[in-house]
Amino acid sequence: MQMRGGSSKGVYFLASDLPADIMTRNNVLKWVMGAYGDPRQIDGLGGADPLTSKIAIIDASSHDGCDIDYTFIQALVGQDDLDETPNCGNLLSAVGAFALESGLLKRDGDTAHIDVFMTNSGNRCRLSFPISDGLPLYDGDARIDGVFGTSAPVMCHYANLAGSASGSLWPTGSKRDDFLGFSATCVDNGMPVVALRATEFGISGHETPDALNANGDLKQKLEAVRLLAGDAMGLGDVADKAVPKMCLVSAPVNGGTIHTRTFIPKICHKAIGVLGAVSAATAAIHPDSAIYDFATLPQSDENDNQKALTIEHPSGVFDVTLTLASGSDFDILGAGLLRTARLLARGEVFVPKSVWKGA
Ligand code: NQM
Repeated sequence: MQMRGGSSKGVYFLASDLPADIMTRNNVLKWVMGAYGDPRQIDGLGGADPLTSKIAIIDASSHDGCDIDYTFIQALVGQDDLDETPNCGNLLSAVGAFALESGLLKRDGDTAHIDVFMTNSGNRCRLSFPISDGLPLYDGDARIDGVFGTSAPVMCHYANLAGSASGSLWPTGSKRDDFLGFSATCVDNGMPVVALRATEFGISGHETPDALNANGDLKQKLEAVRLLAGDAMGLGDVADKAVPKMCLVSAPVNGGTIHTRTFIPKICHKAIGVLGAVSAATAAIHPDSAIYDFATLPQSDENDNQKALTIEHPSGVFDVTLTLASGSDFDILGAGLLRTARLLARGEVFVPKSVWKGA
C-alpha cells in the first residue's frame, strides 16, 4: 500500500510479501522506489524527495507486549543506497492503519490501540486512532502542519526513546560540544540530532528552506560539522547515512519554545521530522545544552510531570508533550504527539524479473 503517514509518504509492505534474503529484499526495494542513483526516481514510486522516498515493513510482533514490528527504511535520493539506521515517526503513524487494512490485526470497538515495536531502534510506541467496523477512519477534524486539510487523529505515545540509534541520550558524553568552532548539542531521543545555534552560522534561522538550500557555504559548514559530530556520536562515518540530522535553532517568534530549520541531513526540511522534533525539544529543556538560552519554556508545576512544548518550523509548529520522571525537569520518560494518516493506494508493484522473480 502507499500511505501518507504524518507529513511523509511511503510504500508499506507486509514482511511476508518481500524476499527473505536481505540483499535481494534491498535490491527489490531500490527498484520499487527507483532509488538506484537517479535523483528523479523516474523508474519507481519514490517522489524524488527524502520525505516521499520512504519504506515501511510490517510484521506480527515477536516482542512481548507489542502487536506489530515496524522496520523503517530510507531510500536515499540520488544515491544507490538505503539507510536503515534512523526511525521515522511520520511513517509510523500509519502502520496501525496498515495492519488493519492488510488483515494482519483485527480490532473492534470505536478506537484501535496498537502497540508497535520499532525494530530500527528497539523503541516502542502505542498508536490510538478511531475505527469503524474494524477498519481505520481517515476523515476527521485533526490538523497537522505540512498536510492540507483535516483528518482523523492518530495519537502516538512513545516510551523510552533515549539512545535510539547511538545507544545514549547524550551520545558524545557531553551536553555541549564544539566542532570547528561551532557550539553543538548532540542528542538522541528517538533520532540522532545535532542542535546548533543558527546565528553562529551567520544566518537568522528564519530563512526559507529554499534560501538555505541555495546557501552553499552554509551547507558545506553543516556537512563538515555533521561528519565530525556523527563520529563523536558513535555513528561512525556518516557520509552516506541519513543521520545525524542538523537542527539550526533560534529564539521562538510565534509563541513557541524554539524556532528551527532542520537539514535531513543535507536538504532543509519544509517542516521538521517527528522524532527529530522530540530530540530538539529534549535539547531545548536541558540547561547545559547549546540552545537552552534560546528556549522559552512553559512554567513548570511541581506536581505536573507533563511538559507541553511547541517546536516552530518553516511551515508552522509541531507540538510535543514530554513526560518527565517525577521531581525532574529534564529526565524524560516518554513523548506524546498527534499525527494523521491516510491510505492512498493499494495494489501490486513491479520490479524487473532480473531483480526478483517473485514469491
Ligand atoms: O524524525 C524527516 C519526516 C522525517 C523523519 C527526517 C521523521 C522523524 O519528516 O521521526 O518523521 O528527519 O528525515 O518524516
